[in-house]
Amino acid sequence: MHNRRRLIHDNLFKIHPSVSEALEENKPVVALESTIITHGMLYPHNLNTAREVEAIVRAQGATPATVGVLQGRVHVGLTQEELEFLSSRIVSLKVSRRDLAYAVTKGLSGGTTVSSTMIAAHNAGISVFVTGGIGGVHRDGAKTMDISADLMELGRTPIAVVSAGVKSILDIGCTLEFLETQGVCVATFGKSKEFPAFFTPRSGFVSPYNVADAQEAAQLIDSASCLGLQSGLLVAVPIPEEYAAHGQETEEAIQAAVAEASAASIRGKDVTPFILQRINEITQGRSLQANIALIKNNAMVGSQIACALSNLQR
Ligand code: PSU
Ligand code: MN
Repeated sequence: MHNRRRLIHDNLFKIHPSVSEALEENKPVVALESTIITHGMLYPHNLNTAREVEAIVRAQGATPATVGVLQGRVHVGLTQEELEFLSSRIVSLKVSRRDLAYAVTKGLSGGTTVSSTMIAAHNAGISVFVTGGIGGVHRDGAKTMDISADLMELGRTPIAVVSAGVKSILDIGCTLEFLETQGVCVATFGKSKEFPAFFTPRSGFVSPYNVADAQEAAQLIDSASCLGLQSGLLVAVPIPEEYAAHGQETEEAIQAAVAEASAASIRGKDVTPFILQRINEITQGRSLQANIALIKNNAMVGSQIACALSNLQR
């Protein structure tokens, strides 16, 4: 890269020392997104969950790298103060791929979605990224063209994304078709033949592939890397059974929230946060508990995958 370009690049991306040191020593690192902090949960649940998730990653022997945009700089790995700042309601920008350049130009702060977190994490050299759920093709997506940029990002950025599948606020069948078109390898973690639907392990859609455990997931990621595919992978981790109990209740709340969003003419990037907030209100917080539980579980699984991968690539 040209010198001036390099200087600007290094100034725009800020890699936390704990993250760069771990990467230099080929130690496992797990990237985490921050739209869930800025737009997915209310204070203080967002801050507490973010801290707990980072602690789980550390307990598994990996280094957490929460990604976020602060005053126009893309941070990979946050200090406690930076995490608190993002959790406070001062920050309101939801930063996807298309918003990155604008946020940087204007010196803004915001939470990164799956797409922009993938970009930043891959840029830093991280191979594994944990989130709750990814975006997808919305119901009626063929008509509204509301298709999350997360899906194109999975097709173009080589990083493994660990999620609990996609919520049934989306058209799960169309989302899986779109991922196939984008050339994304999708594998469900464990034995279930079904692709998971976030709040429930059952979506009614067959998962293209399975990985039995963290070791097998790591081998899959390593193969994609050796092939030089340059596309992402999606590892779908079913929510633990004990938290899936309220599945029917949540499903009804989803139906109601989707109808409300449509009636209130909610559009674009506001659709997902609106629906998530309404589901939580309708279920009186029970969907939030399930949400927190599955993110923690994803963090544990994702960290184990990152550890297995770092052993494999040593
Ligand atoms: N799905 C969830 N919870 C979330 C998101 C999606 O169940 O918090 C967030 C993620 O950050 C995801 C983004 O990348 O919303 C997708 O937004 P959109 O649908 O506007 O692309
Ligand atoms: Mn959208």
